[in-house]
Amino acid sequence: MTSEYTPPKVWTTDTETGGTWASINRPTAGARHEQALPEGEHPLQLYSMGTPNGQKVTIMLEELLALGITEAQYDAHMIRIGDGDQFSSGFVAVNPNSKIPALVDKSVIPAVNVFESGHILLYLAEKFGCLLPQDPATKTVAMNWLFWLQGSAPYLGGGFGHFYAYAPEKFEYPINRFTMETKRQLDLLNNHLADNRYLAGEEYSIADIATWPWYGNLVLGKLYDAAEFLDVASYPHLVRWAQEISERQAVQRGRIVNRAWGEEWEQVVERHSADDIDQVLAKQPK
Ligand SMILES: N[C@@H](CCC(=O)N[C@@H](CS)C(=O)NCC(=O)O)C(=O)O
Repeated sequence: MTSEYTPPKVWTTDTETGGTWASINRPTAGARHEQALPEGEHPLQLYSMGTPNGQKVTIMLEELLALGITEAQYDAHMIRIGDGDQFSSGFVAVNPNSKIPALVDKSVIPAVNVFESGHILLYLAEKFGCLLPQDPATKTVAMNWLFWLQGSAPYLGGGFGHFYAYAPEKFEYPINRFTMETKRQLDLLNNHLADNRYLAGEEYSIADIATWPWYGNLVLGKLYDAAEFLDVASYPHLVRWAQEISERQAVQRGRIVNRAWGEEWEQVVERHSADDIDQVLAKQPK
């Protein structure tokens, strides 16, 4: 295989890369404009968008509320990453990495900033003492899969999803490379879920909440429109797990928060009360 591209001695940013996210990419970190974040009344302020990484946290918060934990009431503010909202001075002060989701816990003084979706799940699980197994051995299994997800999903999102769905052209080499890895991951999950109801065994946990928005949505045909391409029917245990979790009310509620695309009944652009979700879900055709 030959390549027509010869990298220069020193890479510079003047080349137009193209693709869906090209306009927001720059090789520098830090705030790009001055703007404070909005603040609601609840103890937890979430700054996010309903991508799989964003869904992790809204599903977690809805699970906590479903367990009757009223201290988990939250305001979910929309951060439009395509418009560069993640580069405002306010957002960068909460998450210097400029990526959604980011959480501010105002129930403690001084308020605590939490970023990295996996860490937000762990922070909430520890704060409220749920959705993370108590038994040390089972907790370790949950943490194994949580960390696995945080390390693996970028191959699915930034690798497979980028080149299959977002890149300006269909390039065979990266699609083959990341499809190979994605299918290996799907096989891994399928094998594990053949013998386990949930990722940590019998107990639904933050490992499932982190993994479902990526691999669950993928095998249910709700991510990158790639279910047929990846032949998801060959991962029946993973599909069983994905379907079972998708039936949870908290998942159906959390997955539509900070979402401004899709069907009308899937778009809760901002969430400030349970009613914001109820009203949108009521539009769902029966
Ligand atoms: N490791 C981070 C990844 C977060 C992430 O990649 N967020 C994406 C959306 S899913 C984002 O904010 N992208 C905006 C950008 O790259 O400028 C986490 O798990 O929180």
